[in-house]
Amino acid sequence: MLVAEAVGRALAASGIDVVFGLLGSGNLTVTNAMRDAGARFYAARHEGGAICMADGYGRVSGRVAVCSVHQGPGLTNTVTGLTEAAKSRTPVLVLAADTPAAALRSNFRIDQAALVEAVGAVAERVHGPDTAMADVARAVRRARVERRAVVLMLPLDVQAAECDPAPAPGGPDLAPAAPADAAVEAAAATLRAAERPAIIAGRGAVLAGAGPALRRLGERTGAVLATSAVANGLFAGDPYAVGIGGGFSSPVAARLLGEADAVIAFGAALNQWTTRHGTLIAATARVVQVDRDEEAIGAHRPVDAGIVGDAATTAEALVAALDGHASGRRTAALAEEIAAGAWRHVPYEETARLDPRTLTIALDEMLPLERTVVVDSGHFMGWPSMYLRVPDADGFVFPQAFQCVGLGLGNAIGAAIARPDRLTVAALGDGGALLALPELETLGRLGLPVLVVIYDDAAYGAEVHHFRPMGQAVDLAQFPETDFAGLADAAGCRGLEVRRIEDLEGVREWLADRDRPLVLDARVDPDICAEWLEEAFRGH
Ligand SMILES: Cc1ncc(C[n+]2csc(CCOP(=O)(O)OP(=O)(O)O)c2C)c(N)n1
Ligand SMILES: [Mg+2]
Repeated sequence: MLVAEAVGRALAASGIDVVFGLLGSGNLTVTNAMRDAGARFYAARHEGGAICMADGYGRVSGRVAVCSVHQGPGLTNTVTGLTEAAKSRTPVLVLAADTPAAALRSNFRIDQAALVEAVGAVAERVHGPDTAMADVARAVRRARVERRAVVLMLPLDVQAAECDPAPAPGGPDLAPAAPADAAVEAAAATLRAAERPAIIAGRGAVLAGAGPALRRLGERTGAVLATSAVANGLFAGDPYAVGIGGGFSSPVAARLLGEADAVIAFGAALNQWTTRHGTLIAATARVVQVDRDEEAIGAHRPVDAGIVGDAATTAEALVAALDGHASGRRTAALAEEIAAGAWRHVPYEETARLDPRTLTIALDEMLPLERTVVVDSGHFMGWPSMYLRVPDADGFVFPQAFQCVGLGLGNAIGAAIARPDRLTVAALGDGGALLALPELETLGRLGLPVLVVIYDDAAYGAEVHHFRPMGQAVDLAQFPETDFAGLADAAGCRGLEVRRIEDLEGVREWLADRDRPLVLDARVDPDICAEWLEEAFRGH
């Protein structure tokens, strides 16, 4: 069998049943082989969209997500989305055709391995017919077990050779890393002594499935629960959960976290975003950080103690170590204070134009709670993060590790394919929507029942709000109005312009049949500036 066919079959046999991509001569045979072996192929219109779809699919499904591209430009077009996936540790496998080693003068020739390694992805290669099956198994395993973005180079001459197609073994499952007893005991002592502890959970806690154990640890210690932005939803429904820690924290949440005398982080980097440049956590608080990676501990801010271990295993060990401990911190009054302090109850002054907060609150009430909220980057991004509830952490996709505008739409398409049982809501800015415009055609062609909400201020609002107060000209970051509803209709979606809250009646009608994607062009007041942004600008 040809190596190209054998590779496709082996990938499908390893359990991969969804492939995103854009076909060229270099990846057609391998992609066909995957399709013939039962995998579903979703064609993007730009490789930048395909990699984002794989990223979103991987984040929501927890499975290895595959993206298949042509050599040279097919791969260079993935690089921005690939960087996001690599930084976010999404288990993505890119199948990249490659020029033969001897094709020195091929137009397509670049150093593909150096390119992807430069952005933090892992370069793997099908080296030859004899190693092809082992090469595939290694690439899949590295993506799955190490949670890395892996690019598997498929040189054309090797693809065209004959090989034995017997798949290589995938390797054993690994048990989560258990923490050292002494480290658990020290952290338990800190929590026992604390009067107002706080637990901050990050994506590591989500991936470890630590939510239930952390809720139990919260009960035992009396801790308030918070998440980093990427882990939003992990503590949904818990009366002592204050939401996201950081710039998106409500005033009550910020106060409660600031009052904490002990903070224990699980799989959270404790970066500038989660800690408001360190100001959210009191200087006197004892900080304990739990992470499975040694290098994560203390990387962003000093900590008093570190525990190397899986978030769920460590949380369970702490619950056991604190057996018999009781705390009087969790009173009914505290729960009431947290509930009353949620963003949606924080008053704001409306202007005559469409207020993004009013818009988002109205959508939150109208849309089913079984939803996946996907947020692109920009000034608008706080509104969906603060005002749209999500049912759990899988219901929130926040591809911001590269702080890149334009990755949201592709991520939303991948998320919608991963969880067809949930309504996917893609929250984009007008700038991000236009960066991803080719994938509007993909959305329309696939007919996915996605709700796209474009917070349309006809500007790169983040730049306007950043520089206008400094007296700088911002006209280069402002645009004439874009007819997104017209673009949506032309791409096979349904477009709806929203200038007043009453226009959302069209969303209610759409919810009843969801026959195709709905794109809201929400013409929000461009002069409303989010408070969190001022704080965020200090990070530049
Ligand atoms: C690929 C990329 N280009 C440029 C930037 C700089 N940038 C950050 S926010 C932003 C504005 C995005 O505009 P839009 O999507 O309309 O969101 P808004 O800020 O207006 O809410 C830009 C250009 C970036 N982060 N990523
Ligand atoms: Mg904008």
